[in-house]
Amino acid sequence: MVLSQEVNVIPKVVPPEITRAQGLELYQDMVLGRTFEDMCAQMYYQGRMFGFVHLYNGQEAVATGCIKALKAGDYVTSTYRDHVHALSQGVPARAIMAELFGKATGCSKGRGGSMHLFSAEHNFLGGYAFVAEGIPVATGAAYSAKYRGTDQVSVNFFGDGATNNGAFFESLNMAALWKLPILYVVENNLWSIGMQHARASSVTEIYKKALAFDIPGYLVDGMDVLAVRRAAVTAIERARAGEGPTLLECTTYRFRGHSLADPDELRDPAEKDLWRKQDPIPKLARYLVEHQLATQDELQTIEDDTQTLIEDAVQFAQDSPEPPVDEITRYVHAEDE
Ligand SMILES: Cc1ncc(C[n+]2csc(CCOP(=O)(O)OP(=O)(O)O)c2C)c(N)n1
Repeated sequence: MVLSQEVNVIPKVVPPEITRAQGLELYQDMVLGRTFEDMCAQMYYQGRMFGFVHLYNGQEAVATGCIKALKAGDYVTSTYRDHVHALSQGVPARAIMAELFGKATGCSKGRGGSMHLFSAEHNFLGGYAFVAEGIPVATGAAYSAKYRGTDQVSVNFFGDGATNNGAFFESLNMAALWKLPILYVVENNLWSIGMQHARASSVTEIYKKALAFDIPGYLVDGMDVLAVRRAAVTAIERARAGEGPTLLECTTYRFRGHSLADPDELRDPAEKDLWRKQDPIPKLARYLVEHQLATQDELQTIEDDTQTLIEDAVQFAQDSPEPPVDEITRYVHAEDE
């Protein structure tokens, strides 16, 4: 009896679910997204960026958790809130910053701006201004992979507002019917500009919409990069095995207004405070230190190096040339190189 009691008090050692290298990669990627966008806010308010700029602060665990679970060659399709998805998919910070400055060295040659980032080289398929516009594109990429017999997977990010759009239902129907290798990732940040999700959707639990297509739907804590990664790994394995699509609803929150032009006066300060306390970046930092996967100093070095990288991206963007006016119609058609 005594022995079994003693056995019971020995704390169970739960090994961390990630390696040190994976942990550092996830941390570095989230810090990259956050630092890049904090710099965007500075540049925007200094008048060095134009048009609408929608930031992703607070939602980083979703991009990082999903995209860092992909293989080279997989596809990512985003929305107008696209900078961080592009960064996680490997589009260089310099090329994105230059695009936001409207420069010829930008990833869309300065023609796209914030909402139309694109990089064929990195299989980053945009950047879309219309709500739900990327969903059929990502579905088409998945169809193309299946048709060509590759093992590529397509990951598609969109907001809760997009799940009330016809393109969502049509695309998921086809993806389920044809068992396409795709992961639909809803970033449910509770708001569509100033419209609360609960006031706009007859079914508020978005993951349940998967039932309509007979595909798996999961509710995931989108403020926890490890929870997102776990769900993404399962869904990606299913897609690669030819078993079809998955719908992931990641609950998350944007820490800033809808765009940098939004004074963000509609959301309750208490709600904002509550979600800020769940910031995914310090949450992962605590996990890494507690599990002895990294020291505080190592994490600080990542933050410092990232700051340097982003400052370099701004300098690059600033020093880059404007697109020449006499080439204004270049790249309008696909054959223009
Ligand atoms: C088809 C379409 N309708 C309306 C708009 C105007 N609009 C821009 S952003 C937005 C809110 C979308 O919210 P959500 O999909 O939840 O994404 P979030 O901004 O929260 O990331 C709306 C209605 C649009 N861009 N496209």
